[in-house]
Amino acid sequence: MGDYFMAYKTILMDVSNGVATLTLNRPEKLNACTMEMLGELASALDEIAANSDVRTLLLTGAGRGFCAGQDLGARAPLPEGERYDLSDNLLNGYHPVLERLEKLDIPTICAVNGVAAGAGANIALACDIVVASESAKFIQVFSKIGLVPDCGGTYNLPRSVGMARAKGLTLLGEALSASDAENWGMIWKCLPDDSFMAAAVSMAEKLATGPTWGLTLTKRALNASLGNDYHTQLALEAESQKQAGESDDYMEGVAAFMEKRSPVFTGKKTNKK
Ligand code: LHQ
Repeated sequence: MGDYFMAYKTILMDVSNGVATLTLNRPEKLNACTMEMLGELASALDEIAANSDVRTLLLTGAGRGFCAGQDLGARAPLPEGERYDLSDNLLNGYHPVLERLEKLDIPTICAVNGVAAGAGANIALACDIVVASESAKFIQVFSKIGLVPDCGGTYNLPRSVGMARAKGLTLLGEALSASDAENWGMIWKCLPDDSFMAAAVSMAEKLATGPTWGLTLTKRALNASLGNDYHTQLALEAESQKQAGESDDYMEGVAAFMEKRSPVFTGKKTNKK
């Protein structure tokens, strides 16, 4: 256990070495999401955003699965003919989590330790870097139960794997292995089961000693590029570089290079103390 440990019922949170680790913790249900879990995730992300000691987020799951998506048993049956409004789950449960993930000004890593299905797959793909254990699989399972991909799946998939594969994955609902996910460019890396978690933690700890502000500007620019034309993006790069160049970490990076030593980055935004 690290420096802090905050008590939630459905997730675990630990902060150590500049890394906040959030672990989805309903292993008996393959960490399927309930509204309680989503609310706790949103609160935990608020805590992380407010904690300047945290310089990387690592999201993973307890047990043999990462997340099986929406908990299909969490709702009471309705009287004949009535239906639930599923947009309510998205707008009030999933979207607050996804929006916080997107706004979080530190690198986010998802360590997919096992099956990631439905919303679970797309929450993983909403992180900046996704690594998966070789036995993990990604399933756009929505079509199996008559639903459409949500949690950003229809946004991210065509952009990461292309339209043909996005349509195949979502319309057929077949499982994609972690190694195929890597080969398709859907995730960063598929790693051996036995060394996977140690590698993910080591990557997170390395990022947590990086020039956090520069890394944040980088991920913001890449995210923005998906909706920008070339000239707008060049302008954004110039503005981002201006901001990165004002940081102590830029001065330190150059000094360390000239002095042939490893840099010691603070991760702070500007040179103002
Ligand atoms: C589960 C679940 C689960 C409850 C496994 N719920 N218990 C958003 C907005 C609003 C509403 C609707 O949805 C959404 C987004 C979505 O995410 S829709 C998609 C919902 N998810 C699914 O349809 C996936 C359902 N699960 C599966 O297909 C399989 O469990 C997978 C392929 C994930 C894993 O298969 P196995 O490795 O064979 O495991 P299993 O099926 O034996 O599951 C283990 C246990 O976990 C089992 O419980 P039990 O008490 O029988 O041991 C499952 O019932 C439970 N579980 N997923 N989503």
